[in-house]
Amino acid sequence: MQTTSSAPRWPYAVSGALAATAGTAAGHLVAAAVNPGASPVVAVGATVVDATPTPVKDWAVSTLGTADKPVLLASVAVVTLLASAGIGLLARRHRTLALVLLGVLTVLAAAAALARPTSTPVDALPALAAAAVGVTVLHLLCGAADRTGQPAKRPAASPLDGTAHEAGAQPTPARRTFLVGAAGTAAAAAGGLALGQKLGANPPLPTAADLPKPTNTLPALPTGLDGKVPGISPFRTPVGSFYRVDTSLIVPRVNADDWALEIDGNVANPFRLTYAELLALPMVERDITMTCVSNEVGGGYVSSARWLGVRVRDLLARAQIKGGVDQILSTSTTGFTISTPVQALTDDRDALVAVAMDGQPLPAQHGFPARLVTPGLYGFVGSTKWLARLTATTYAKEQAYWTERGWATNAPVLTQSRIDTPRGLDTVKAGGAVPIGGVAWAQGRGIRKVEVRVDDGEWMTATLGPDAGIDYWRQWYVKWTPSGSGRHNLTVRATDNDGQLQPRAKTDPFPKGATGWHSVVVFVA
Ligand SMILES: Nc1nc2c(c(=O)[nH]1)N[C@H]1C(S)=C(S)[C@@H](COP(=O)(O)O)O[C@H]1N2
Ligand SMILES: [Mo]
Repeated sequence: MQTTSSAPRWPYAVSGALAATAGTAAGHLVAAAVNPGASPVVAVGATVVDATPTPVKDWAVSTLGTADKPVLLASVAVVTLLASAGIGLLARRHRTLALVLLGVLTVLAAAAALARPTSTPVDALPALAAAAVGVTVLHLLCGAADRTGQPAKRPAASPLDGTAHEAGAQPTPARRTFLVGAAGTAAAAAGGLALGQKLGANPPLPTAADLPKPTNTLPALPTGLDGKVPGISPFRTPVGSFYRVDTSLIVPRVNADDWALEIDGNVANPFRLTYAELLALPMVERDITMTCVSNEVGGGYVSSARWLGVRVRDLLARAQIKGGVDQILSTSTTGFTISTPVQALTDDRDALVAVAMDGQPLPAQHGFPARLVTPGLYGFVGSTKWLARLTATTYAKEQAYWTERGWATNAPVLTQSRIDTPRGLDTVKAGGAVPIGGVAWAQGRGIRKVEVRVDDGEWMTATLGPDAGIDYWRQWYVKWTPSGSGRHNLTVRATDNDGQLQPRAKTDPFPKGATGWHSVVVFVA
C-alpha cells in the first residue's frame, strides 16, 4: 500500500520503536507465565552469547566483568530499537512490507527461543505474542501517523478574526491523536514489562533452618589475617562478594519443588532425587576455594566458602557406573553442560553435590538448588550450577559446552598467588613498615611457601595465615620497610606442598589456566 508522503517522518520511526517495545513487553509478560528464559530479548541475547567466538567472550569477561550481561542485554535492546525505528520509516511508503518484516524478525526471536537447549514448544509463545502485538501496534500507529500529514479541518475563520494561524505551528488534532496513541502504547508497554518482571519473580527459597546437619564435624574456620593485614582478602569470602561466572543472561530461578536430580547414562541403577530426598542423604561440610580458568594472574575470579553437600562418589556408587565410563557429563536446568573426569568425582577429594554455602542454601546466582563443587579443578570442568543431571558417559561420545569451544577437558587448578595490598599504583610512606599481603592457592596440593621480592632484591619468605586444608587458599603477608622514595615493583610467587614453584612464564587462561607471577607497582613518598 502506497501512503501519503506529506506526513512527517518522525512519527513513523516512533511507531516502529514503540511497536517493538510493546511487542517485547507482551513477550516478557507471556514469558513470565511460561518460562522467563524464553523472553524474546533474553532468548536472542543467549543465542548471541553462545554464538560469540571464544576470544571475544574472553575480552568481554575481562573488560566488562560481571557487567558483561547487562551490557549485552542493553546492546540487544538498542539494536532492536534502531532496527524497528528503521522498519517504522519503511512503513511510511511500504506499509505491507514493513509489517511483514517486523513479523519475520519477531518470528526469528521465536526460533531463537526454540533453539535453546532445554526449550519446549511453549517457549515460542512469548515471541509469537510479541509478533502479534508488534504488528498490530505498528499498523495502528502508522495509521495515526498517516493522518498527521493530512491538512487539518479547521472551522472557517470568522471575518473578525484578524490573525491567521500558520498551519502546523500548533499541534493539529491528528498529531494530537498520534501523540496520545504513542504515549498510551509506551505506558502500556512499561506496565507490561513491570508486570512481567513481577510475575516472573523468585519462587520461595528454603532457609538455613531447612538444611540438614553435616555428618562430619568441621571445626570453626580459624580466624584469618583479616584484622591484622588491612586490605587482605578475607579468609572466607562473604557470599555477596563471591565471584560469579556463567553463561546465563538471567539468573535461573529454580523452584525446588519442581526440581529433581537425575543420575543416568551408562549405569546399572539410574535414579532420581527430589530436593527433599537429596537433603535427606548424608551430607558433609568442606572448605573449598573455587577458581575460574579465565582468571588472569592477579585477577578476582577466585573465592572461598564452606560448602555443604552430598559426596558425588556416594551417588555414583549407588548408580553403579559400568565399565568404559571416563567422564561424568553434568547438565544444568538451562541445558548448559560440563564434563568432569570420572576419577575426580570418585576419588577421596570429596567432590560434592552442594546445597549450601556458608550455612545458607545456595543463592540463586551460585546454583540453587544444587551445584557440583569439585575441589582442585577449575569451575568450568567441575562446578555445574543449577545442576539437573549427572550422566555417566565418555569423552568420545559427549562434548560439554566449553569442550566444543576448544577448552581443556581436564583442568586442575594451577598454583597461583596474588598481592591484595598494597594495590597497584598505591603510594606508601617511606620509613614505616608496610604490610604486603594477599592470598595463594594450589587446590588439591596446598601451599607450602609464599615469597615476595621488591624490585630485584632478595626473596622474603612470607608468614602464612591459618591452614584450612589443601583445597583452601592461604593468606600471607610480609612487612616491608621501604627505603628511599620512588617507584618499586613488588612480586609474589608460591610453592605448593609437592615442592613445585609456580611457573614464572606468563601464559593465557586459554585453554587450561594462566600461569605467571603477580607483580604490582607502588610509589614510595
Ligand atoms: N550452569 C552453569 N554452571 C556453571 C557455569 C555456567 O556457565 N553455567 N560456569 C562455570 C564456571 S566457568 C565457573 S568458574 C563456576 C563459577 O561459579 P560461581 O559463579 O558460583 O563462582 O561455575 C561453573 N558452573
Ligand atoms: Mo570459569
